[in-house]
Amino acid sequence: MEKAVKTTCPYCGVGCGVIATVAQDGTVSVTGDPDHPSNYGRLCSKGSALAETIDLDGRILHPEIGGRPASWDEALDLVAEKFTTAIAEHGPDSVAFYVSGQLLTEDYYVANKLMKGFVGSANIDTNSRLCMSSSVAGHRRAFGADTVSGTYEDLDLADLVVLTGSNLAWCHPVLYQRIAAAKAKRPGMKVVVIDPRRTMTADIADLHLAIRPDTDVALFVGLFSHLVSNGAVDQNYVAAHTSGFADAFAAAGGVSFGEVLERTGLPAMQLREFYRLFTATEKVVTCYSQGVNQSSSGTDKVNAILNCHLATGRIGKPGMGPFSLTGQPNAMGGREVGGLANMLAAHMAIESADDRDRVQRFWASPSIADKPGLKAVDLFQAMAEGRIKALWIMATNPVVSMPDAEAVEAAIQACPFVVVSDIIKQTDTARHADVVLPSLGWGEKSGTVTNSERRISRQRAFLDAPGEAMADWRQLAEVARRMGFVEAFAYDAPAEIFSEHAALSAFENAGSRDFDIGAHVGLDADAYDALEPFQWPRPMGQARTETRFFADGGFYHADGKARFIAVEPADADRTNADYPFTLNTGRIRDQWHTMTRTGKSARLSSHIAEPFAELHPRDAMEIGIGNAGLVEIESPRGRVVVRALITERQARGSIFAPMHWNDQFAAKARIDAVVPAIVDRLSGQPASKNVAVAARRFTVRHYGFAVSQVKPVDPDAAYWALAKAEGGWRLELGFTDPVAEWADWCRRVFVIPDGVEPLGYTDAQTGDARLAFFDGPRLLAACFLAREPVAVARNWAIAQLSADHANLRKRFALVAGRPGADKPDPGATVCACFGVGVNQIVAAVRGGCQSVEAVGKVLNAGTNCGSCRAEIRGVVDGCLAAAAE
Ligand SMILES: Nc1nc2c(c(=O)[nH]1)N[C@H]1C(S)=C(S)[C@@H](COP(=O)(O)OP(=O)(O)OC[C@H]3O[C@@H](n4cnc5c(=O)[nH]c(N)nc54)[C@H](O)[C@@H]3O)O[C@H]1N2
Ligand SMILES: Nc1nc2c(c(=O)[nH]1)N[C@H]1C(S)=C(S)[C@@H](COP(=O)(O)OP(=O)(O)OC[C@H]3O[C@@H](n4cnc5c(=O)[nH]c(N)nc54)[C@H](O)[C@@H]3O)O[C@H]1N2
Ligand code: SF4
Ligand SMILES: [Mo]
Repeated sequence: MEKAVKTTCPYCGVGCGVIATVAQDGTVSVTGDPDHPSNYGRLCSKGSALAETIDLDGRILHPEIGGRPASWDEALDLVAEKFTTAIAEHGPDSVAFYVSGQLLTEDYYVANKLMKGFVGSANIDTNSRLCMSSSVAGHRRAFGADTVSGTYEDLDLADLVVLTGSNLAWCHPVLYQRIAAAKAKRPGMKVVVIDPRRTMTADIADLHLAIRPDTDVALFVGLFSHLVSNGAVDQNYVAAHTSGFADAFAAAGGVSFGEVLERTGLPAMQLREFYRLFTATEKVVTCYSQGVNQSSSGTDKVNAILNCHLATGRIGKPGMGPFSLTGQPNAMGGREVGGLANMLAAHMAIESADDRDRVQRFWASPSIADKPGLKAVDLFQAMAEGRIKALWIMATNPVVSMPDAEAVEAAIQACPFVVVSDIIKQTDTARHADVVLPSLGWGEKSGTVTNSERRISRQRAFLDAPGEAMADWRQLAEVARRMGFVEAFAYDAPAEIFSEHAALSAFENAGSRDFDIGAHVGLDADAYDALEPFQWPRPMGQARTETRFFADGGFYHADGKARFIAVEPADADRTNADYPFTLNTGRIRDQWHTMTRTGKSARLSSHIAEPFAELHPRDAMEIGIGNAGLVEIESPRGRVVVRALITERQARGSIFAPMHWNDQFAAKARIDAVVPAIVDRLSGQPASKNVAVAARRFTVRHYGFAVSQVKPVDPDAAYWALAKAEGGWRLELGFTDPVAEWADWCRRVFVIPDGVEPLGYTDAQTGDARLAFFDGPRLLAACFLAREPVAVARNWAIAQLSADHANLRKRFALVAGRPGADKPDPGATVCACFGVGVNQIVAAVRGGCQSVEAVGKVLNAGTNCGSCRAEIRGVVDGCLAAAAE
């Protein structure tokens, strides 16, 4: 029988509800849940492709010790023993957990409880340090608690949406669509995008402010001054509910309009227009994400924004407020359980003796951490110095995602005992673990997550546990029991943990803390199973309450008031003669972080299949790089080699590179190897968006492109990038050393069976080579090599893996690298949902389509998740402009 289960997407913080349907034959399909209030049925390309990422390929299914299979008992005993011994010999601060905003709340709660209450150390930090910690620090400074005041509905109701440091179109696509739809309905609604790059998000912007990197504080401090001078201050609100206005204004007053222009590099007209819009519009929402948080001035950027909303009283009312967009599916849940090294639990403060006493009594724990633990960057530095004897990494891949990644890798290697809980066997981090524990993945695990608007939703299992995989919370509880904490970790199901978490949130709360979900204390397994998405707060005995905070004050500082913070712009330019470019790093539409899941989908990998760096055309020209050439990017910490993508979307002097690629998918593209560990002084969040680098042309003897049925084995080339493709794999190549015999190289890398002879040629003069291997009518592998970047149509070549090659002429066409007239090359994929390529869109425009909608009618492109609509518009506009010339 077919089974349909309502659950939540495991990717971004939008927290879309999905329905997973398991057909009788086991086939899974995933659609948007029309009833879920976060997305009302919509999904982006990643959510739509979920079913393609849940196969067991590459999964770790049994515990391993030192690379050999082990039983759960043996592995868990060993982990408990190593942690216990380290604590006994070196004290509680000699052990650490490094966890993740992708854990479920129940996993996270148990990890935090074990470390802070039972080990007695606060050495538990999370990848949220790299993600949300500046927002947390800014919220706590201003509000006295880490409170996101608004809701998604505010995005529908606002008359002005400011998106700063957010590439919403690619990173929170369903919210982007929501804003785009609101704007289409009410054309008076304005959108301002603040980003040094012209991203796809800027496509819906009335105003795009391409500020210089890290000059946000100047921009918002200038805005604060402007609001004051233009009578936009809500005097009643400021007097009744805030403190510190005078100091903040004094600090802001020192920054003139001219100074803002100079620092940000904006044209005066644009800056004036932004200030005018913000001043004149009551209903303003300011959304911010990593362009704000991931900065050495991240916390100040957050408070500079909050100051403007507090001064105007535009907070917590419909259509108004600051809005920190969370990245990971459970970034918020992690904050609720206190997963950061400087938090306690249930939004209580580790610095407060009362809070510590309260939590300890609630847990009936033998100890309680009495000081903040090591923040991620400090943690790995302490490890490098030998101060951490045992480490447990769960649901994160720090060898890829931490700044100074090579030093982090060395620190992990140097740590005497490292446990990694993951779902994938081969990751850049897991390869250095002493013990690898197989976790349950999405679809197999159950629990809750909290999205950006404080909405708690269930993730429900719809697949059986594969192999011996075990839920993360259960792994933790098993180890805790083996460490002697039997009663406190006697959980048998996630509902019990959730109920305890709810009880702690309500414990001696009485309105003193924002996070309170006491209404769910004592819920049983059935109630947990049926739990509908709800927003916190939801205190005991109360029906659904107001879902916004602070419209009438009620802040969480002791005096109930919010604080203005006096912030001042800091110098932002890190470049120098040796490292003259500013490297900015971030995300692309169709990959999720270190690609362990999205990298499995051919569809998602077809949008952008290689690591790249975006360069301004003039910069590219000056360093002698043409389009599709290779570029080497270097800082004092490390280097990468990636494809050059030349575009005017990029400002001069700046380079953008994605964070996703790693040693599993490319030769040398781990961008965090280049990023130094510079952090925000208050939050400890790394500055991943402003790195001084050198960029130069990377010269190769031969470029190559190949498609293969089997996963290529160790290409051993200076540049390679591997991606899943329909029917097999695709491989981009660059060789610096001569290869004696291309055919032999192909045989080894594509695992060609003995006796299969290549079809093709090698031109001794040019060094070009084209080789194809067939098994009957099936293409096993084809490889194209040239002195220049290989011009073969990629999607066409990939299609040959699934084509019938009984016909000899077809085989020769393949070797020639030319599509036949019967099968035109669709071009690079634009719409991942329907697999529509750029050439098809161009053809549709030539055929009379004049708009994105018209293209959608003909090709379906852009009609599902819509996250490619901006790109389609670019192609349409480009064609129409070319036709008009
Ligand atoms: N497709 C996809 N979506 C994701 C993720 C993913 O891996 N893939 N990850 C999720 C996670 S965990 C997160 S945290 C979010 C991140 O979501 P976003 O923060 O939207 O994504 P980023 O690409 O990291 O950075 C956003 C933008 O900040 C800009 N920026 C850089 N420097 C500055 C600056 O000084 N000032 C300003 N104003 N802007 C600047 C960058 O150019 C970039 O366009 O995405 C979530 N969604
Ligand atoms: N240069 C640069 N660096 C960055 C950023 C940037 O913008 N620029 N962004 C930062 C940000 S915001 C973030 S959030 C981080 C993200 O960086 P990471 O957290 O390191 O990236 P992920 O690939 O999401 O890692 C999740 C890991 O958990 C595994 N996993 C998946 N499901 C489960 C499960 O249920 N249980 C367990 N135990 N494991 C599971 C996955 O296979 C994967 O190995 O990167 C940060 N690093
Ligand atoms: S916007 Fe996309 S990635 Fe984010 S939760 Fe929704 S479907 Fe998942
Ligand atoms: Mo993140």
